[in-house]
Amino acid sequence: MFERLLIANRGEIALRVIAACRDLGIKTVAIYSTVDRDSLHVQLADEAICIGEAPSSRSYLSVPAIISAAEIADVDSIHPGYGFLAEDASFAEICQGCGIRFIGPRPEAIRLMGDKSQARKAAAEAGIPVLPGSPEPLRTPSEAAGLAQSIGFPVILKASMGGGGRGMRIVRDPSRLKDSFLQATAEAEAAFGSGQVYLEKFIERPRHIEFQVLGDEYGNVISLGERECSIQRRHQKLVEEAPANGVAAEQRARMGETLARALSTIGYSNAGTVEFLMDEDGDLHFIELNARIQVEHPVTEAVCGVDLVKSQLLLAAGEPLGAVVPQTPSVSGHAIECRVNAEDPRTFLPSPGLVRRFVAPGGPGIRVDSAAYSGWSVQPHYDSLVAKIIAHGDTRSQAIARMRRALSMCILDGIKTSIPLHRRILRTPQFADGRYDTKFIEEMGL
Ligand code: MV4
Repeated sequence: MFERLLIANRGEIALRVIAACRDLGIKTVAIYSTVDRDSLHVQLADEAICIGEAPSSRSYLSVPAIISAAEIADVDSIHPGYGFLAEDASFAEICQGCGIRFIGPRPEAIRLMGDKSQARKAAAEAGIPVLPGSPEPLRTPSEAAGLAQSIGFPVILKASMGGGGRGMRIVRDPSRLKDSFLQATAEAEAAFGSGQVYLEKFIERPRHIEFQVLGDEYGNVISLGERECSIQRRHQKLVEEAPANGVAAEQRARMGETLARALSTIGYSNAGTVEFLMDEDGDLHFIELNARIQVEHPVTEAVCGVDLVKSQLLLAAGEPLGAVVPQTPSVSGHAIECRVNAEDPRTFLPSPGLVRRFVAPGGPGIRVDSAAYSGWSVQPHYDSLVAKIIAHGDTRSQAIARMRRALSMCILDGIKTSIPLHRRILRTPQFADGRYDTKFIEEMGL
């Protein structure tokens, strides 16, 4: 097992990694930027090293600064958390080259999944259902037009190096296809340094459903069921739950088997999230694979009873899956996560600043993952997540009741937060009935 691990991240996920390391007896090294001196991850890690100035490019994204810190602290492993360098294949390779274990999939797997067109092709070849679309990046406007014609409109053009909603263009009218292709190519070139785009059938009102997977270094892969993340705005998730509304045990088991087989073939290891769109018939279609631990992992931990970050560490250390997760977990009960952001709940504009008072809710079935405390300041340089409230219950309605209780017992003064928005979401009949899709926030006008 690892002895010393550097956490290449900040905020709640840095604390989450410290917790897993404490459980395993691993010493932790925090890194921080000059504005994060008073952060909890700095106070709670065994050691801490300042690596640069506030802008991420000068600190949490600076590979030379992080590798220097890792060498000085003499660590044997690095956990990247989510965001920042979590899906940077070159960073994972550099760690490997320095004899430091990167906690995540192999660099080749990260690189494959970073190219969304290649990922889609690999998924299809391994037997995961994908939408009708282009098997390769499109080469010419006429190739795009021909393919779109055969698939049928509407279609969506996506940048190969985009993802997470960046670099997409819906095309409804055949006469617009060639122009859209040229525009999408130019935009992709400017934004991602690669003009490659591919094409898919467009799903009008998708639900966002994602499966959690874990794999070891020996080709064993399991699925830990799915999460639903359809409550989002501009590709920022607001509420997630597990299990998903409208995924029956049989569909979960079938997709779990498909994913285990497919990802074993691909050679995927460690934690991953396979994103799907669910259409109005309830069918699932692969869109992307995120090669990292995700913000919303606690809802899966709640319903499967598995510590996903501890699992990542054990798997990276070479433990076989059977020793990490003894029997394929069954999904029991229901869990909901609300992301509490420092933002105006009406305009969604960021609201950084001093947290005058923070009292986290607790009680039966509530977990709060946060790096906030009374007197701490939300920095404008980084993302606005302040806390994740996770409610778990035997049933979905019990989880909702517990979440409402937790929101009513959360004190967070000094900044604007999304708590009032969460209260409104949880009061809607659509949410109560689990009848919503990715257009929910937009159409509710919440
Ligand atoms: C789509 C789609 C409809 N059809 N692909 C947005 C995020 C990125 N991961 C994929 N996205 C979409 N891809 C096809 N073929 C609609 C979206 C989409 C969406 C997906 C998940 C959650 C929220 C979304 C909001 C708008 C669009």
